[in-house]
Order: sequence, then structure tokens, then C-alpha cells
Amino acid sequence: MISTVSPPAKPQSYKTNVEIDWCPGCGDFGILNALVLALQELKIPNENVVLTGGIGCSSKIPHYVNVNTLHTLHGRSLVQAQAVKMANPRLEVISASGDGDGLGIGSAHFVAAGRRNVDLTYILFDNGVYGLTKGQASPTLPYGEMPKSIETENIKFPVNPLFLGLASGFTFVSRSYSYNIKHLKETLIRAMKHRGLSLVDVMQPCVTYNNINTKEFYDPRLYDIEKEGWNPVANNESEYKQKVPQAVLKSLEWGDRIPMGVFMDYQTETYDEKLQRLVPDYGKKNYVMDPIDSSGKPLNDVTDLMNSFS
Ligand SMILES: Cc1ncc(C[n+]2csc(CCOP(=O)(O)OP(=O)(O)O)c2C)c(N)n1
Ligand SMILES: [Mg+2]
Repeated sequence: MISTVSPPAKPQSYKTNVEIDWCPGCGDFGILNALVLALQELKIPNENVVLTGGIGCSSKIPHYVNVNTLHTLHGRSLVQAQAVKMANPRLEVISASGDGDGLGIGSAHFVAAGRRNVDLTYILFDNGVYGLTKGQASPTLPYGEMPKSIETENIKFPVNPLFLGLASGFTFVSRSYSYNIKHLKETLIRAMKHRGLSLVDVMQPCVTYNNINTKEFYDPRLYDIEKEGWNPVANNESEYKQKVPQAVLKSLEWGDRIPMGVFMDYQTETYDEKLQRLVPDYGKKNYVMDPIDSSGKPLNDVTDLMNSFS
């Protein structure tokens, strides 16, 4: 993470003036506010942040945050984010998308990203439905549930983002709640500080289409696993291997009690570091920042870079 210019003083300076078209009461507002507060607390200059989104209500968040943003293709938020980070490792990169975007059409990219461990933060807006397209069942909708937007109960088994994140190799795996801004802001800060790929699965009620997984549903159920003694930090590979199955078991709890907090926090080699072994100049020379002439040609000599790939 870089912090070279004096940061903006107020959270408001991280917001744009674009009119927000989420439904009144949508959990997405809490995520937007927590993200803005986290950026402000970390004092990251706007110009050093890149935020990507896929397609969906949630994926519109890049329009509302006053940083560099990309509104990309359906399921591709993580793809663009990894490319940005690899091109310029000095940027703070955040990828946002919905449960449909990230775990439906984007599920292969979710798994592939886990295997790489690029240093960025992925925020999953988890509302159990495809909000933008009128509430079809998303991959996280629990089995047998029938929110008012669908005509029969859900006959598919859900994907558990935490379990899949752990299985794919995400090195920071967490869950928070859009109506607990303090917890969400702190989780986002920890995720951004983590060196490696971070998942923040956010329970985010859809007030228009999902009348089951509501605020009234989550409020009495969500509890903080770290307050109950879970230490997510794995200091080495053997601790990691020991903790993964325990974290998976915790992630499976869903009923009268639903766990949130950080499930795994493992510092290991990032994709950048792995690339540095193969491309000695990677991360040292920042070709993205090199000057170009009016026709787009680099002014500096890139022969060494090109030769390093041959
Ligand atoms: C290739 C492609 N397939 C399907 C769609 C239609 N579509 C738009 S958003 C969306 C799902 C969004 O759901 P989610 O990611 O959960 O976001 P939410 O709206 O719930 O925040 C779908 C299927 C599309 N835009 N592009
Ligand atoms: Mg959704």
C-alpha cells in the first residue's frame, strides 16, 4: 500500500456526486459507507486506489466511490482487479461484486484468483439473489428457501463463499454484515492491510426481493467468532494446515447462530513475490508509470523487459 500524497480529510471526499440508484434500505449503502470510512482511516490518497465491479446492483459501487474505477463485464471484477495490481503493484486494489457475479458466472475466476494470491481485497455482496435482474436465486441462496421473488423453493445446494475461498487458497477469509458498519469497516481495514488475496463476504439483505435473509433474520443470529476465542492467524504452513479444517467447520454453521469475523489470516508468498522470482525486474521498474509519446510509444527502453519474457 502506498501513501505519498496528503490524504483527503473527510470520508465524504471518497464519495462521488453520482446519484445512487440502490433501493432505500439496501444493505449496499452500509458497504459503501464502511468502505469509505476504511479508506479514510487508512489515509490512502484517492488516486492510489483502484476499485473494480462486475455487473449487478452491488457492482455499481465503482460509480459511487471517488477513486480510480472500472465497471467491467459480468463475472470479471476479480479478473480486472488482478490485472491492475500486476501492472502496477503500488496501487491499493479492491474488487467488488455480487454473489451472482462472483460465484455464478465468475466462479471459475474466483477459484483461479485464490490459486494466485494477488495482493488485493475482494468484497462479496452476499444477498442470496440476483438483485438487478429481479431476484432470481443466486448461488448463495440456502437450499429449500423460497424468497418472494421466485416461484418454487430453491432446489440447488448453495455455495459457501468462505469454504470455497479457503479451498481455493484465499489467504485472508472473513465475513461481516452490512448493518454493522463498525465491524465491516474494521474487517475491510484488516483485509486491505493483509498482504495477499483477501475475501470479505458481506451479509447484505436485499430489501426488495429477499424477504427471508433480512435484517430481522441476521440481527439475532450473527455472532463474532473472534470474540468467542477463535484466533484466525496462521504463522506458518503447519499452523495453516491445522487451521484450515477448523475454519471450514466454523464456516459451515448456519442456523440459529451464524458466524462472522476473520476465519483465516495467513501470510504467505503473494503472486507478486512469486513473479519476482521469474521476472527479476518485476515490481522494481514500474513500466506503467513510464512516460509515453503522443503516439503511445514508450520513451524509455523496454528491451530488457521484453527479453525477460523470452
Ligand atoms: C453475460 C451476462 N449474463 C447475464 C447477465 C444478466 N445479469 C445482470 S446482473 C446479474 C446478476 C447480478 O446478481 P448479483 O451479482 O448477485 O448482484 P446483485 O444485483 O444481487 O447485487 C445477471 C444475471 C448479464 N448482464 N451478462
Ligand atoms: Mg446478489
